[in-house]
Amino acid sequence: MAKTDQFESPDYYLLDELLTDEHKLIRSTVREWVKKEVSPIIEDYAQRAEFPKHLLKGLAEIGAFGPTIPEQYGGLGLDYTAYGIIMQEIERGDSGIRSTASVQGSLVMYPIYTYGSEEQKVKYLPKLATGELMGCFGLTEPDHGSDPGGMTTNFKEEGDHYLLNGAKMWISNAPFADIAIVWAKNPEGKIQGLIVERGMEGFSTPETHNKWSLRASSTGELVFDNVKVPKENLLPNAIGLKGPLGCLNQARYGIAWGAIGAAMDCYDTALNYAKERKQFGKPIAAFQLQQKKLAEMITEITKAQLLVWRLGVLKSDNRATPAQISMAKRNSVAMALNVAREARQMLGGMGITGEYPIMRHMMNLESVVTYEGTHDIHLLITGMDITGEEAFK
Ligand code: TGC
Ligand code: FAD
Repeated sequence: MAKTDQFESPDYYLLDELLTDEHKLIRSTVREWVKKEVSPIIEDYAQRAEFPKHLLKGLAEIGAFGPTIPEQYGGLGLDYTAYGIIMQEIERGDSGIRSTASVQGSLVMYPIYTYGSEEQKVKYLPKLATGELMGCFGLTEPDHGSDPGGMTTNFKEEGDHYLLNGAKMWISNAPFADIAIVWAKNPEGKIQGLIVERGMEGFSTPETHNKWSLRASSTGELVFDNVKVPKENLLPNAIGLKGPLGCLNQARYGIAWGAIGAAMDCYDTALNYAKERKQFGKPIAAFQLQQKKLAEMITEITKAQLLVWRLGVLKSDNRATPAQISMAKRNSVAMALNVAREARQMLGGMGITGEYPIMRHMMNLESVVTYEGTHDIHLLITGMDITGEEAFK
């Protein structure tokens, strides 16, 4: 029988005092939605490796799709702290559900808003905000993951349209998306973005199976076999790799907050379990080794909370650098993985079951530490930023 979600977020350094009333209202709205709609069903969907598609309407209603996009295009015009809080609360439920929101807002709506024509903005953004249209983001290819600049997907002009060929791999939401933002090389070898719509001849989205991670998220390929893309579907204002990398700044920022949500859920679960579970005649919370784990978890969660709070202020002020975002993404996800691993041990055998959310978070975080730039790639971005020397190539 599904347990009631009693989650309470830790606030060891009274960080709530740094939030506005609007931030706190948004947080309680999203948290209540997650408790009511996500927690009761998510384990079952993850076990069956199925995306709970019925959640899309609710995600749109709580403002998870493009909350920073201006209201005239269907967004909420919120600041980046609010966006971070929304991602934290959703990922507290499940990283896969946060993935869907990240992709829709940061990787589909953001590029259309930032690089699109006025006609493209008016045509797509309001429908993406309500979830009437869902999108995905195709950058990674079978032979080009960390090195997207080496992509081979390409397009060329042919009469009144472009002809698109190639393939993308590991694409979140691909199997059900109505549109795909596809990054491909023009005949001069420069990367540009195209809006590809489901139903275009030669475009298919086979689903990726057998994942042990993000099981409640739908992942697939994008295959382009001489797809005719209308000329008006080219994003006019993005040329070069900095186009897609600019979108990643948005999504990585959301993950920096989101992963803290997963860590908080693991900590909260382990703390409550330790107070109730008795061995050798007393609660395991009374043993020094268990206290060490809990004390280190809350210390690391608190440090990460401070980092993303400051990053949110900088980002709302348009002063956050890509390297600062990389540092926060890397730190939050590594922290969350460590918290999940320690928390799982604290639950003993129960920790490996679906009775508790920890193992699911832990497995999900193995994707989160890989996508949007791996742990090591973000370290190299920090290394390059502080030394001026790039060590990628
Ligand atoms: P490099 O020569 O360094 O840069 C090329 C151009 O891009 C500019 N640039 C950026 N611009 C904006 N934001 C950033 N973060 C930027 N980073 C670099 C750069 O200034 C340059 O501009 P210009 O004007 O000189 O042309 O590029 P490189 O080929 O050496 O690669 C650098 C590297 C390794 C850091 C980069 O390619 C990288 O970040 N690799 C990781 C790939 C990645 O993160 N893929 C993510 C795919 S999407 C995804 O995973 C979605 S998961 C969604 C979910 O389910 O939640
Ligand atoms: P590789 O690039 O082959 O890396 C393998 C290993 O080599 C890693 O440990 C890496 O850190 C290391 N490495 C690579 N280069 C260097 C170097 N220069 N120096 C040191 N070490 C290096 N992509 C999208 O475009 N859209 C999506 O929606 C999307 N969703 C995803 C969903 C899931 C569940 C997953 C798992 C991935 C998703 N991705 C998506 C792809 C993701 O961004 C890539 O997996 C990621 O960028 C890493 O690429 P790769 O898997 O090809 O690994």
